[in-house]
This record gives sequence, C-alpha cells and structure tokens, in this order.
Amino acid sequence: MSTTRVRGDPRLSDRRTVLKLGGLAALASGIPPLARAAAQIGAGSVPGERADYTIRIGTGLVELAPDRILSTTTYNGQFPGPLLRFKEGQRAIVDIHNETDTPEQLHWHGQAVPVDVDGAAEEGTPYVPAHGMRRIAFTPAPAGFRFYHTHLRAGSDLHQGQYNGQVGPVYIEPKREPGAYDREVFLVLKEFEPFLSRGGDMEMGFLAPATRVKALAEAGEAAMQASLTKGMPHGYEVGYGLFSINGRMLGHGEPIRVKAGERVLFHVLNGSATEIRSLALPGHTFRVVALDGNPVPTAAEVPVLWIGAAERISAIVEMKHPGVWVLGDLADDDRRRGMGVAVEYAGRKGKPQWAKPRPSRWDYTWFATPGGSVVAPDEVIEMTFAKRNAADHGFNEWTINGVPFSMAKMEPTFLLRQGRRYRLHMRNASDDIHPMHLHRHSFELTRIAGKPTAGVIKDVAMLGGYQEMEVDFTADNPGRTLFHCHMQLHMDYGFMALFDYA
Ligand SMILES: [Cu+2]
Repeated sequence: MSTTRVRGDPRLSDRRTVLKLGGLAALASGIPPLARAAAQIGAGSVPGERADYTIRIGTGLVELAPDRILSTTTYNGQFPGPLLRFKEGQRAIVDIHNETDTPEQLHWHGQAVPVDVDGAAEEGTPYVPAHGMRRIAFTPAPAGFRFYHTHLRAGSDLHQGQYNGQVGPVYIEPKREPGAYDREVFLVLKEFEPFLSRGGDMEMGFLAPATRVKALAEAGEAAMQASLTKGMPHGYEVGYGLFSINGRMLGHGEPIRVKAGERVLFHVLNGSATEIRSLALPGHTFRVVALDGNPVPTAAEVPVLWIGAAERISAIVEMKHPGVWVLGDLADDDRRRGMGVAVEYAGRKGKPQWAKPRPSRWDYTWFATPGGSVVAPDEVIEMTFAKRNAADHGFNEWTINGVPFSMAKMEPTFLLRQGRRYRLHMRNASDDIHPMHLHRHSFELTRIAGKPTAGVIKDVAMLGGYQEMEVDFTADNPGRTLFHCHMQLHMDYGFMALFDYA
C-alpha cells in the first residue's frame, strides 16, 4: 500500500475544517442531530484543536479483483484502513466518526494507552456511538509497527468484529530506525467472505520447539473424546472464500516494483480475524529486524515468515534474485485464492513465479538475546486454557482456569500491583495454536515450550497446541487490562480475562 498520509486528504477537509473552527458549536452545524447528541470529547483533548487524523467507520467497497468487489465495514471507505503515522512521544488527536448503526470500539493494538483510549468495552472504554463520534488524544507509544482494529464481539455474526474490513496499520516513528534499508513497504494480510464449517485446517507443525506436555494432551484428548462419545459434533470453525494482501487478490493490483540490490523493509501485519499466515518469496530470505514493532536482539535470517493473527513482523529482504516472483502464503489453496502479491524486478516481465520453499519452522527464540537471562518475577500467574467442544450453540467454548469470560459480568479475575513484574505461565490444554494478546502492555518472552529465552518483546505470541509458554511484563499502566486469544472465534466464546490494578 502507499504510505501517503491521510493528513490533508481532501475527502476529509470539510469535516476537519468544521472541527478546526472551534468546538461543539461548529460540530453541531456540521453533522446530523443524532450524531450531535452522541458526540463525545474524551481523553483530555481540548475542543477546537485540530485532529491529526479523522477516521470514519462506515460501509465501503473493497475491490479484491475486478469481479470480486465486496461491501464491508471499513475505515475511511478503504481497505486496509489508512496508514496512520505518529511520532514517538508526540501527542496526537484522532477523531473517530461512526457512520454505522452499531456502537463501535477502535482498539489501538500494541500501544500503552489509557483505558479511555484503548478501545475495549471490557476495560471500560466508551463506545464510539452509532452515528456519533469520539475525539481521543494520546501519546503514541511504544515506537514501531502497531495497528488499529475494531474490538467488537462478533459471535456468530460474521459481518461484525474483525471479520469485516476494520483493520489498518499504524507506524510510530522511532527516534532511531532498526536496520539499514532503502525503502519500506507495508503489507496487510486479510481474508474475506468468512463462513462456518465443522472442522478446520489450521497449520500446526511449524512451531519450534515442538515439545508438548503429556498431561495437557491427555486432558485435551479426553475432553474431546468425551464430547464426541456423547454424540456432539465438532464445534464450528471459520473458513474464508477470498484472500488478499493490501486488499488485492494475487494477480490483481500493482506488483511491488523493486531494483536489484535494493533492501526492502517489509512491515507485515496479519490482519486476519482467525488465521495463521505464512509468507515466502522464492529465492530470497527475510532478515527479521522487529517483532510486533519491537526491534529484536538478534536479526535472524529466515526463509519463511510465520505470523499469527494480529502479529506483526518487520523484515528486510535484499533483492538479489531478479525475476517476477510471488510473495505468497505456503498454503496452495489460500495463495491461489489470493493470498500473495507479485514482486517485480525492474526490466523483468512475465507471470509471477512461485516455488515452494524448503520446509522450515518458526522459533521465537531465534530472535532472542544470545545467552540472555531474565530477572525473576515478583509473582507468577498460572493459567490453563481449555476447549469445551461445541458447548455454546455448536461453537466451541473456551475457558481460562475453568471459567469462560462473561460478557454480562465483565469482572476482573487477576489483580495487579503497580510496579510489580508478573509472569504469565500459560498452559494450553487444546490442540489449537492460540495467538495470546495482552492490552496496553508489552511482554517479554521468557520460556517457549520449555526453552528459556530473553529479550524478545511482543504483544501477541503464538502458544502451540498442548504446549506451555511464559511471558513477563511489568504492571506499569494502571487500569483494567484485557488479556485474550486474538482469534475472534475464540475470544468471542470465552477466551478472555480481565486484569485490574489493586
Ligand atoms: Cu485461540
């Protein structure tokens, strides 16, 4: 996608001018009465200040291909949403208009923002009212590649939540860029046309280390067996009809044009509601310089990127294998249905070529501090995740320590004390991979499937089937804090928990 800023976008100028002219009086003259009633000025902004960005949530058309034009909910009528660039430490104002009939939440994923801004109803962020608006102000942090997306529960409604087009990239310009490169390219990976099925095809065998915990496997298999014996079908999974990078199916839209010798920094965002993606470029390797926007201690070179829902990878590719190639997903079906983009060297023509890369795994510890150690946490929080097959109207229900999250009660289950360092010891008693996400805080990976590690800072991390993972974080951002699996289908059916500060 282009890196053009929406600042100064002529389509937005009317409304922005209205806002600039000063406060609620001007607002009242510029937007419909319903919206006027619902307008909220929140999070410490001063009415009359100019917004850095204006986001409009509304229906838009997404041309995945000439004969595949979708109508879905988007940001500013486009998919992906506009790239929002902020500067580290520089306060920003964002106006969020909601032109739909549904109250919305816009979540600033990976940022250490206050609850009022974060965009999660479970934490207490006010909704952006239907046909209304909210103005928020915050200091973007930490620097690096973040993103923004809706945070509504979709449940069985596959038009809501991240199944629709409410996903966009954020780049918070750091004071110092990691790695040397000539050009940056943002890629947003996203599926469309979701449907329910019984049984999925989640890629499983790529995570390393592969160590599984026997007790977790036995518990998970026994629970599944008991459910099937009772005559239950398998719980629903979500599949997709169409696949895209930057809102275009492979073969449509512009190729990424490169020159031999160029170092291209790809910022890859998996904007999927539920899927794990892979990405390879035949004849090239990726030097991973940042994970979830945070520079890694070891910039390891890999042939394939594996990226869970909501994860981001920033990787430099040295263009040294001229041709016209497919930068695409390893899954043949998904790539043929659009999950790829052409990379075209200057002076080269022809059909983009794909070649299956040699098998490889994905190990977060490759990017860690060599021989690094971590400080002991003040407290360890134990968590076991389990699946209740088809238990909620045919959907799998998910539990943390035996309890599915209740949207009715929204009660915190874990209390934090400010300044203390916590370790989350996660145990996965299911055979699915879960991209686990903590709001408003970043965490350090400290143990993956039994292997100690240090120095990799993330906000989402994939926990393998029947595996364990430990992550440490400092309680340094008071307020309610949501923790959940980032697969929409899992979080919507119980796979969430709330932290609060004591
Ligand atoms: Cu999950």
